[in-house]
Amino acid sequence: MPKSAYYITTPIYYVNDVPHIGNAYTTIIADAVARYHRLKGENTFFLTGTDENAIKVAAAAKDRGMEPKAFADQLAEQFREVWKTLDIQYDGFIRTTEPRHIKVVEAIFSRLLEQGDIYKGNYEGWYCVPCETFFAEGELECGKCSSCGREVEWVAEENYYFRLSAFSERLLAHIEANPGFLQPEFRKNEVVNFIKQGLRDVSITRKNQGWGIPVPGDPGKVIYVWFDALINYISAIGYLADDEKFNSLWPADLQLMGKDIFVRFHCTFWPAMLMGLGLELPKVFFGHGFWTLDGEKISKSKGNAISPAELAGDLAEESGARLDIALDAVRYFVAREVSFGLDGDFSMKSFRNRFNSDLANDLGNLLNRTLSMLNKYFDGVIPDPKHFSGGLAPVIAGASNTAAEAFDKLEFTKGLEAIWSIISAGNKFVNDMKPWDLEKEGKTDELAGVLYSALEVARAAAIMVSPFMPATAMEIARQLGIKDQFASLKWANVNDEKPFAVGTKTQGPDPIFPRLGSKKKEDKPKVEQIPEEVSKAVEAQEAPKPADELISYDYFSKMKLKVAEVIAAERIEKADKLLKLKISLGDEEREIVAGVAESYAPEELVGRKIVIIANLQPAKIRGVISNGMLLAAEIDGKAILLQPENSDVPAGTKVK
Ligand code: ME8
Repeated sequence: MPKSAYYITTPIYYVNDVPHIGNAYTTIIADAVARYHRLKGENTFFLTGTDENAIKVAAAAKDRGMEPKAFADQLAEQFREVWKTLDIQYDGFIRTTEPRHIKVVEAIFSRLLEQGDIYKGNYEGWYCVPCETFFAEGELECGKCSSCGREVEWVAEENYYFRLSAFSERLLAHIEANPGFLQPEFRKNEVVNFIKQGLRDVSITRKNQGWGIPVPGDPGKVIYVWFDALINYISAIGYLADDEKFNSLWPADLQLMGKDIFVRFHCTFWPAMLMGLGLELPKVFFGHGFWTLDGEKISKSKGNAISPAELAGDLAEESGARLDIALDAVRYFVAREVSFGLDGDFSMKSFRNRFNSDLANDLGNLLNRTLSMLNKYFDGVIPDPKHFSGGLAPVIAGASNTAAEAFDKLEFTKGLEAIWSIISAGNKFVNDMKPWDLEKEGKTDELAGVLYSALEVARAAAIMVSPFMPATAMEIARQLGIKDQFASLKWANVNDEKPFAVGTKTQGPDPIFPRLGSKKKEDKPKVEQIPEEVSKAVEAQEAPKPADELISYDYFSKMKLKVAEVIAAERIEKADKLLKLKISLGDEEREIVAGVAESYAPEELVGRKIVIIANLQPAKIRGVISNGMLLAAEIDGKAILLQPENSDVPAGTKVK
């Protein structure tokens, strides 16, 4: 059977700890994309799973006094449970300790060995256990792992190698010939540079310490966890076992992952392995950005991980929303808050704001007020809108096109904005048409038309947001009295003419998103903030203070100043003085808003090294979340950037 389904994957996560918001992010987005393709009527297969043969999994098991397999069984189950809680509808779940996977890994190893893409040699070099990555001497930073900054260990072993160096030219040619293969565009350059620097062959075995897949015919060694793990994308869909299934799905349409495992593993090693096997390459690799918490990387091993379920539990408790609705709010927030591809800093304040403004005030309000009026004026029964013209159908049609185009391009923020534009239009329409006056004036037909149109918007929005907020969409459908047909509706039904049967009995309204009260609950997770006096002083860039107001060295040392590189810059609409800058701090990217538009054109800034305050509390400025502030001198109102004297200083370098 030829390829006949949309196939999307997430990374398989290490089972060294329970899932956190980072793993949940990739999985939520993948789930939303899969649901969107199903909604368009496409056959879809969504794969996720767990990566279990890693040394760090065995180490985590040992720490808890457990056997690795029993520990992996327990954690894999917890991953499944969290995905169930988050309503992740995967079609396949693969564990790398499953026999169906191990068999394929062994077969691939043997085949590549036989054809000379794998050979035996001696390996000496550094290995970072937390990252499960080999490093050459020059790749370390100050003797530590250049990825996570932790201690590395020296490894000297006889090993098998994968002949990665032989694939450089083919990889570059494929990237060149297939625009869109590596996304987002700015990460593609990282891959090209990495390959052009010269690829070294990769050691793909380790000494067998009792955990991992033994090398066929050489059981003193186990297969390197990345060689094993990447194969999950094909072992899970029947490679070498079920040709029909495999051919109907491969090549994958979209492989999603974070930027940490994009360049080296997914865009270099994995495609080279596929080339060695004579298989087609996936259509798109997308490396999204990282969420940080107060500027710090969130990770299981750093112990500052936020649990999505706890976050939702707290929201549900405080607001009184249903738990599945609060979980939807988490799903919505991560998709909406940060452009997909860029980094984002998680803040409870923006999470709460989004809940109150987008969900309670906009979407919730539209449904509540319309259903209340329908109850009052038409006993909650959908009236005949026959005498009404001038509804919102054209606005809905325009937004559904924009949203679909955006979702097709993985621009979720833009797509959701388009959907929210009709929600706002619906609320405005009700305000402008004043149904309460129409009722007083006895204009019943017009009144019916206005309420019908407002309900049309709620219905269209429910269909379009359903990939991101499935429980919410279903609850809206229930209140609209269309729950039974809702599950079978497709994206095309957004534009149905006269979508409600006259006489349909609606339910409620039951407020779906009860507003979070003005009483601010203590923010969770607790984030160590820099003292307010310090941030205020910095923000105001005040003149030197009298001696008794001088700040202490301790105060100053709390400020994290860093060199950053400007990757992109653009003007902010209706703000003559402001530019939005995308900056790189080496291992993360951020957006900041800077008041330098009167001194610099956006294009003058791209590529420049600047100095920023990296741990300033995020602030929303003209709708943009600014995560940091650049330093500039000011003469007669003109900003002059502070820059390192030498532009080779790497982005991320601390300024003291
Ligand atoms: O790397 N922000 O597994 P892993 C956004 N087993 N996404 C994040 C994140 C954050 N702060 N933290 C983690 C592995 N992620 C390998 C993968 S695939 C063949 C093998 C997400 O458990 C993001 O998708 O360390 C990242 O790439 C992945 O979790 C790493 O998960």
